[in-house]
Amino acid sequence: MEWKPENENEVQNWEEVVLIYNSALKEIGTKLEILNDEFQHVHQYNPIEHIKTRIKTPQSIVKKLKKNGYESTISNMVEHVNDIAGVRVICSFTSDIYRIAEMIINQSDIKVVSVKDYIFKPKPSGYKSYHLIVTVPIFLSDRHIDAKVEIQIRTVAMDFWASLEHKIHYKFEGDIPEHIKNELVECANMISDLDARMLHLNEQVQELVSD
Ligand code: 0O2
Repeated sequence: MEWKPENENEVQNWEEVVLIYNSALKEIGTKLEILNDEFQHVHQYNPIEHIKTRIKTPQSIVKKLKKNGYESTISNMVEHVNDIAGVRVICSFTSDIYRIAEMIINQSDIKVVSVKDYIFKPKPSGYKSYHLIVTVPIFLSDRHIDAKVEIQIRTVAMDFWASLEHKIHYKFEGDIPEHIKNELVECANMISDLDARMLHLNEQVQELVSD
């Protein structure tokens, strides 16, 4: 599914959209890096393993708009697609996820649009992750714009599962055979057990070290 801008004006508008969302990714990326550095300074520990950012391709934006019954216009993209700018934050432990989410939510220039806790309530596929849609102000030469960013926060293990499941989903064009689906759910449960054990192990180590 391809999006073809109809005129020069639309091309310019799309370029402006990309400029704004790229700026939003920089803003959120910097905020996360500062929080991670501060955490290292105060607690001698980094809650964030790594951060990935991406701008959704025009093709997947158009696909999402079509799925939700909207025409492919720039204003529909900005209004109805919440994840044009996406940040994925990968942490070691489940407890870090909530800590990071809280630190982001509490920043005075951030507005929370929605929260989806797929850790508390995983998707039927087995998918687990914490999703936040926020707006961050972008200051341009003559105005400011509140740009939407989707922040997905998950553990390394949850990320391992999600990236394999995403590839499998793509290979079968969304029609995954039942036995593979069941195995994916089983693996997701194993990953939850592993995350819980790793967290418990880390807590035990912290207690021993602080004695
Ligand atoms: P991509 O290619 O990652 O960008 P909304 O975004 O709120 O308007 P939606 O799609 O219902 O509507 O939101 P949801 O369910 O919170 O999912 C948003 C994103 O989470 C998806 O984006 C995926 O990145 C991820 N996700 C959700 N469910 C699954 C799942 O079952 N498996 C995997 N691997 N990832 C999932 P996109 O746009 O679908 O794809």
